Amino acid sequence: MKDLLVFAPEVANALATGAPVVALESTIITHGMPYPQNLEVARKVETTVREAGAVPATIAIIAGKIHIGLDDETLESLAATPGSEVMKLSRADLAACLALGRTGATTVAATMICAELAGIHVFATGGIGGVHRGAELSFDVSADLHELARTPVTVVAAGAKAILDLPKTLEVLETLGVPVIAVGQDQLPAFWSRESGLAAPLRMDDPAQIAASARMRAALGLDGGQLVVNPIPETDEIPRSVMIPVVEQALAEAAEQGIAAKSVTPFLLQRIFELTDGRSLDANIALVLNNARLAARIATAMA
Ligand code: PSU
Repeated sequence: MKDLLVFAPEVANALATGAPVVALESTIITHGMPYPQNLEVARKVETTVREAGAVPATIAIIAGKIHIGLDDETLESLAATPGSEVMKLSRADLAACLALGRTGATTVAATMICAELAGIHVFATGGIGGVHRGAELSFDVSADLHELARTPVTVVAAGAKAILDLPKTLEVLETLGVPVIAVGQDQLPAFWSRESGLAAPLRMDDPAQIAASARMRAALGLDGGQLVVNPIPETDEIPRSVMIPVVEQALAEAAEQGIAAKSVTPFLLQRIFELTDGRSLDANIALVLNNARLAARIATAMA
């Protein structure tokens, strides 16, 4: 295991001294945003975590090793590589990527697994995967939900992406025993929009409460993590009424073109970017930075 994990010196030092660390994923870089904005955002998220008093650890698989914290050269080369040439890794293919010595980006599920191996308890992303619309026929349910049920990492997201079936996503999370904790409001946020029309199961406005709740789960011997849903700042949101028709159109096009499995989310994000003249990307960037700030405060409360 020691040979498999490659720690950036800053991260190794923070973990050794018990300083707060925030894990960051890499699929958002390779499959979630276009180049070069993806690189800019990846750097900005790291800076935001640092400014909020924690150490960032961007996680990716590089030539068969789990990198916990990337140097700038590696980050740049990953961001510049077309998504089609980088594996999008989840629980099912993480080991295969490592065994074959390949390079891959970690989704929420795979980042949680790697963070846990590294001893990192908090992770910031944009939006988690969830239950896709039409899942009653396609069975397309993101492995992120099952990972939240089994791996003890607190994940900070801006809700599940509004391209998903949000009521079904909440149902599955409840069935799996995953606490869904809204911050600052009673509603589940819907990624680009603050409102989803759905009540969040739990609300905690103080990072110390979120940290205490994670400790209590561990004390009870409960498996799994927590999902913290942090609404996008008001000034950056795209209202729900604007997003609904855009999402509908992107979904209809995906269905027409037979887009399936791992390609669905990247296809939809790209089409929504085009249909909103880039506004969805600005919102995505703002919500990721906002999540990074909150994750740093939670990590500090846990440290
Ligand atoms: N957050 C973003 N953009 C993204 C993702 C998260 O702002 O692209 C990625 C995460 O890596 C998440 C994945 O795990 O989307 C979900 O993909 P799928 O629906 O195929 O499980």
